[in-house]
Amino acid sequence: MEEDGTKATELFSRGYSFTYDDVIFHPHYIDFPTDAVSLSTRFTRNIRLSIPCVASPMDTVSEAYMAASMAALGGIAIVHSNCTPSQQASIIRAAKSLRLPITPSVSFVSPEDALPASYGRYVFITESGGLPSKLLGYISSSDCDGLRDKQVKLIDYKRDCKTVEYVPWNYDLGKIEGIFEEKKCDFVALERDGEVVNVVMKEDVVRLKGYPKLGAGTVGADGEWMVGAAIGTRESDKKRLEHLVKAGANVIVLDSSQGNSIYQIEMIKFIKKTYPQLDVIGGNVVTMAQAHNLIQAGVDGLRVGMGSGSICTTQEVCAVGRGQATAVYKVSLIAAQHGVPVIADGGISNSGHIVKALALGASTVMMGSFLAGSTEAPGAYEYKNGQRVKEYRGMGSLEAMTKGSDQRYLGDTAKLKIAQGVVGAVADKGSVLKFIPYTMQAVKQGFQDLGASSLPSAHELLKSGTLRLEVRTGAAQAEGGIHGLVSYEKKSF
Ligand code: NAD
Ligand code: CPR
Repeated sequence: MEEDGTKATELFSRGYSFTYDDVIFHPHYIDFPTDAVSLSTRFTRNIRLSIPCVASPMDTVSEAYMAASMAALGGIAIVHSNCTPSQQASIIRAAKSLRLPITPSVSFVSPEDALPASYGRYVFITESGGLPSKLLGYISSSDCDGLRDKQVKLIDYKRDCKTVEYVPWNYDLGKIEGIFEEKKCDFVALERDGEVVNVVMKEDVVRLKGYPKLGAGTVGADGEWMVGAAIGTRESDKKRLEHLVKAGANVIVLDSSQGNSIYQIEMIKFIKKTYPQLDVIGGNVVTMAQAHNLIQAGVDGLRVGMGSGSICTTQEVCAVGRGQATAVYKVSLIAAQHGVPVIADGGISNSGHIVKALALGASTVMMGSFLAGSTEAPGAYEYKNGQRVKEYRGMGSLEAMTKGSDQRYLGDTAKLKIAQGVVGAVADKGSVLKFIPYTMQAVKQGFQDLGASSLPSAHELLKSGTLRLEVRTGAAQAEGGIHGLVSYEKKSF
């Protein structure tokens, strides 16, 4: 038979920088059902995940609720470092205490706070104004409505906590349902070491039960959720690391746009020497030479992507980067030779991009905008042009730098801040506990079409040249999207 399509090795050596949308895979041969596809994968040399999904270390993506939910789904989140080391450590502890990955539907304030602009069925007053903390009292939404226009301190109107049902933090769904049944209460407070770690309403339990059934979660040797943490490569990050290790961080990401630096290489060596059991992910890299240096320094995983993020202006500002499909393919080639898993970071906006990233050699995908705007993402929903949205911002946007990371951008002598990203908003997507399982089902369908029943099988098919690709022309890309309709509604599940 005549040759049809192009082998990856040929396609990616033509001197072009391809993005996911530029390329398309040819379907191959199906001899197994969709459900036989396994998406289980390696995140680092020593950490396995049951789904190939990682939440970005960004302050509008990965805090405690995202970390617990991603781990419960079988993925992982990397807690951002745009806060003090002790705040980052307490986010990690909080995530590990959320055995039931429920994002509370109630609101929390401190004793000093006034009534929030919007609130759930109850407003809880805690010592810190959040969780985990000591519970001081609570007010129902109807009581709150009566206090709306008054300048009052909620603490003066609180109901006391004698009526609250406290249950251990590690109670499962069945036991919590039993408490609701027995005590006829509206909510329970989950407690660990004298602090409340979550407040679960009866309807939260109903909501959780309505989501697709959770598979194998990502649990560490301590029996708690695995949680990753980002750090930088400054001297002060060594102290931060100490806090994070004490809090139980399971993996460290050296969070940089250009990882091939003396700073990162020295930090990798320091971590491997000081904490030999702790896996370290280096990056970001987009070339084989960059990857080679970090592999030699001892990384356990490589994060790939420069300028591909949805909020990113790096290629525009600094004239460096690479199309994400090319970057993932090229770095995966060298990483595979050394048994180092690749994380395809940024540029994921649909399940097809995930299929492409994984088939091109990545072992996981890291997502920011895809997970932002979800129930589990930090921040409150607001309305923009009639649409319910949450803020999503680059970690090198002026706003994020002003909050905490400016030290990294200012350098020691430079005084001028240059942003490499923007602040935006993304639409309310609902819970990751719902849309990630559906997304994974779509990825499995893509794998089935490729004739790959697992990630190693896809990597093997690519390497052997059995999997073929082509570049899509502009017209082919337009044809591959919805076109020619006067109107439509796009619903994926
Ligand atoms: P960074 O901390 O790696 O670099 C900031 C500056 O500090 C650089 O000039 C770097 O060379 C310098 N630096 C780092 N360690 C140093 C040391 N020990 N001594 C002296 N100087 C040192 O951070 P970044 O690359 O600006 O990225 C910041 C955040 O923005 C991260 O969250 C990153 O993921 C994100 N970002 C990502 C991309 C991307 O394309 N993936 C692009 C821009 C920003
Ligand atoms: P999306 O998933 O939104 O496309 O991209 C998320 C990725 O963008 C992050 O994991 C990170 O690597 C990158 N990123 C974060 N802040 C950034 C700024 Cl300010 N500039 C460029 N890239 C950024």
